[in-house]
Amino acid sequence: MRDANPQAVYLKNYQVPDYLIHTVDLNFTLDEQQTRVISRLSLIRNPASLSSEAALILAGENLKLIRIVLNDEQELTETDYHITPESLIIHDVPQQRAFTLTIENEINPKANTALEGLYLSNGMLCTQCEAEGFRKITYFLDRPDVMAKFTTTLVGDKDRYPVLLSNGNKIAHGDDDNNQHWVTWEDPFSKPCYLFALVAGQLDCLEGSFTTLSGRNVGLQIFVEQHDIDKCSHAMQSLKNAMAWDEQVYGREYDLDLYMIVAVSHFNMGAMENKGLNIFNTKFVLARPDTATDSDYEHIEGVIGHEYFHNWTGNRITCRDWFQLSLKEGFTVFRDQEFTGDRTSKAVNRIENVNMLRTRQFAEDAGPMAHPIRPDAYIEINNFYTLTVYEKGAEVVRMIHTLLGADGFRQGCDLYFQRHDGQAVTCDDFVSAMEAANGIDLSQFRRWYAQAGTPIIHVEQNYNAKDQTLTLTIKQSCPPTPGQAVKEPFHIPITAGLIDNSGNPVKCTLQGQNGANDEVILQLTAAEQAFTFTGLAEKPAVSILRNFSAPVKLAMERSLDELAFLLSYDSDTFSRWEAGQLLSGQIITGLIADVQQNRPLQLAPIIITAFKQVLSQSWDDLSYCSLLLGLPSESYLAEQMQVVDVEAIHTAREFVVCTLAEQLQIELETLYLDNHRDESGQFDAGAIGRRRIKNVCLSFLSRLDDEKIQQWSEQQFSTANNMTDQIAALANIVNHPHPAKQECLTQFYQKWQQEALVIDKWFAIQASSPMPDAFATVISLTRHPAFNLSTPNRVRAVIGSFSQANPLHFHTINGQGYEFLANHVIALDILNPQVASRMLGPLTSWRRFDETRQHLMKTQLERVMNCPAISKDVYEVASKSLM
Ligand code: B3K
Ligand code: ZN
Repeated sequence: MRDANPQAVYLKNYQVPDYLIHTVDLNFTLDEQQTRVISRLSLIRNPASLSSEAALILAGENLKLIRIVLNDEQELTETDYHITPESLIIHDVPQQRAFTLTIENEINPKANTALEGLYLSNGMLCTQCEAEGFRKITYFLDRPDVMAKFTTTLVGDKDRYPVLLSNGNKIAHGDDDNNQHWVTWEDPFSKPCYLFALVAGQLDCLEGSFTTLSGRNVGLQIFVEQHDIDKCSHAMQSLKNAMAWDEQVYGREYDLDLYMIVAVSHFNMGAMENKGLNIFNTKFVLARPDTATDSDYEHIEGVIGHEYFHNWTGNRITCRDWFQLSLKEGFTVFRDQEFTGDRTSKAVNRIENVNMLRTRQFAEDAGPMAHPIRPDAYIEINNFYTLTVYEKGAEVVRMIHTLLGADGFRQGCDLYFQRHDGQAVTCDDFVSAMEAANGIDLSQFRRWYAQAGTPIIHVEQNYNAKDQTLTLTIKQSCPPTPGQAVKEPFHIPITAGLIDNSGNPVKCTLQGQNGANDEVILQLTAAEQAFTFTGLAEKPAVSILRNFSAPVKLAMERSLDELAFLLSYDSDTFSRWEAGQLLSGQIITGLIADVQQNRPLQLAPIIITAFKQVLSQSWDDLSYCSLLLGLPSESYLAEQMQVVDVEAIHTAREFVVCTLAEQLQIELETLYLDNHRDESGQFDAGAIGRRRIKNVCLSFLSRLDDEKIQQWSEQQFSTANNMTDQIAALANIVNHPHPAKQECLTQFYQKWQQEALVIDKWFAIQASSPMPDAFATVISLTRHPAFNLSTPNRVRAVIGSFSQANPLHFHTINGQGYEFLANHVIALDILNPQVASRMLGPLTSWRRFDETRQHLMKTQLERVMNCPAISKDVYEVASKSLM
């Protein structure tokens, strides 16, 4: 629980550590409630330290100290040290030479509901140390720039803890009396303590192996609870794919003889890259065709890749301090995005990532918690594992990739690895390596690391028939964000191409430059800049911000006809999809105004024609085609409005979906039937695409009050042998009036009650339903015997889905949704501050709504903030959003 006034930590106050730790010998005697930890540290005063004769301050929280011994001989007495709720201060330690400190303490994993440090999940003991969880295990210099070699011995009961794991290689093991056994692990690589891990429990293991580029054999092991062993093969294959990809694309090999992954049911986020011993949320490991959807399969491969890629970008080279988090996260997300793009469809993957960025990260950038990808202050670092640090961070790395080209980027990476292997470094070091390897100056580009907010780009086009030129005048600006009123211009790469009247690409030649290419990268560096294309006998259509070459908002006047043309002809898969989004976005925006002014609604025929055209083409990539048929989401539309009107957005968007379903019923039915086959267990792009398009069609058709379609859904629900089809059918049954709704829900629950991840889907679907009884349903879900606040996945499935994926009911004008969320945040905060703080998110955007809602949301935020025992996690988010 928090101090009276939680203090912020500032980047500008960074100082090198006063002491360094060379080696750590850990010994754990494991017990659910009384785990004994003995830690022997070999320390030295840091020659680079700025302060003279500093006391040794070790971080530690919730620890029961038993004893401290200096240099293996002198037991310290209470006059030698001082304990605060957050630290152990030893006044007098040798300043001129190396010394050892042996600290013995006790911890209670069972009482650890925050799931940070050593905790219990279904009887298994496991750890989560990033960012600052190691201090809940033992007293330590818990900061990433203190890197040490760890040796870890685990002692435990043979029956309760037959499997004993830690980082590195197993170097010894043996039996003790009283049915105890022990294992010693040694990690040959120096690492910060946030990468430490231990796992102990009754686990089954799937074994595999991988031969590296240089011919070394690496053992691969995936550990899960016994009943899950039949759901690990996809994770194993994903790991092998990731290892091969990092060798091919980055020339990076794995460095230990063993790579272990453990799946646990209670986990605050997705997964954790502990050296040689990744710990994963079961959600990103377990998959069987009948329990996991196609997108689950894809996410598993993506997250396995992400954690694996951290071995180089995060572990071998780590962060100097937590302000540099994007150094490892932004870069690693970029790497996992490219991996997934190569493994699936580049076009689809890019669009999905941009969609997420624009709906969620842009909202963060426009809200009270906005921060640069390298923040300059925080109260609780766990609050900064954000979409900004991760996803926008990845976009910043992607822009460097765009500016340097694939080869230049690879050279920059090689230099970065060569310069900094084994070090804890800064974002600036990364950019410097890119500059040095390519002989370019990225000083202006560095503003992306320091300035928050989403830049807005205004583009005006001017065709001059006499000169046969087209001039694009581009202006950039960036709205103020907390603590940053004025922004300097960014260095923005804008990829552009031109298309002639018959839809063919036109060669681009920029005035004053040689050469003609299918596309160019416009380097926008000033607040306003003009770019002139020459040699254009006719006015071309402009395709701009191709592949979403920068994380910006683009404002450019374009007619519906122009957008429809780009939707048909743009050769860039992103821009083509984007043209469709802009087209339907403009139409829905018009309809929102009609709803607000009680005007009758009418759908512009151009969108029907455009959809018809998409439906009538033959597509190689049916997943891409499915995206072309997707309308902007309600949250994306909300992002575009001055004052968010959830009801008008829902009504207008539903009107468009329903009208399209009515007008295109025949085409949608044909496409559904053509692609409805039993291909369970097949996960090639073809089968995935067919399932995807079929379910998009069914979702449109479910809007029609049509018995035949209801039967299709019900039949698909009961005959599907794969989760993609089954859950898509169930969603349609739950989200629209359907006579068999209760029956299907009951059937599904009974069938899957032993599979927690499937039951999460059952909860999530109901919590996000737009049907009128949704709120009452959510209340009853929170009283369901399978609901509990101590399992983060379940909390996210119910509370998260309702507050983040059900805008219509969350924002009901009587405020019941807000009160519901606040109640749960307050209750959850006592158990798990990290998850509580994340759940609070939806209330923080109160300024975006009408006055009534603003008041209701604010009241709940104030209620949360004024709870006397509130954690600093929740306090930081609540207080900043009320400022
Ligand atoms: N590095 C971890 C995140 C740790 C979050 C701590 N609150 C997972 C990842 O990004 O790979
Ligand atoms: Zn990561």
